[in-house]
Amino acid sequence: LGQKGMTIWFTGLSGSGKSTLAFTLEHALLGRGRLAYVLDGDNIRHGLNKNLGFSAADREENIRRIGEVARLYADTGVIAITSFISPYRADRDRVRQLHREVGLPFVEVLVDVPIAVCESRDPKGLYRKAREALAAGHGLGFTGIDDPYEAPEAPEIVLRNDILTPQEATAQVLRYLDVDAA
Ligand code: GGZ
Repeated sequence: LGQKGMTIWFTGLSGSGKSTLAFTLEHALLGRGRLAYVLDGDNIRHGLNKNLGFSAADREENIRRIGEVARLYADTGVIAITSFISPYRADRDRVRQLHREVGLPFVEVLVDVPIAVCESRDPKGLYRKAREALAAGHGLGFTGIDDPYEAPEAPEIVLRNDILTPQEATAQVLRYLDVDAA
């Protein structure tokens, strides 16, 4: 692994557990002496991207900016870890290309959880709201309900996060990175 910066890009549905995994991974990397930093809704959508919503154009711009920021982090030697739905394949592929251009690794991690499981977890009640709005005839454009999610075709890593514990899922990423997963 050395001290090379890179971007580890989690993608998946709301409620799939991306953020928990991102922070578990950050903790594990910091514990192994690597500088790692999570970009997520709390530090990006509330700041840099607070003028963006959830239309297709805004999601695209959200991911474009996050991709640029992640590349800057990676360029300094940090392991940037991003936790966004990032529903569009083309947007993620552009971020991949951005990293390829400067020779920085881009590790796409699909957090693969059936939507029925995400919906049954529904920690913030967002799926229920999305279903209610849809039934009332004014859909919210919620990912997986009435807005698309395009799963990656060739992600570096797939995590069946409904079956794995966060520790097991994190160990799978660390093994990929060739870091001591113990
Ligand atoms: C999907 C939405 C929406 C809509 C608000 N669709 O579970 P959460 O709450 O914490 O995660 C979701 C988060 C998604 O923001 P991202 O920046 O990751 O999305 S994207 O990559 O598509 O730009 C959810 C909440 O914001 N949320 N409205 N319509 N998720």
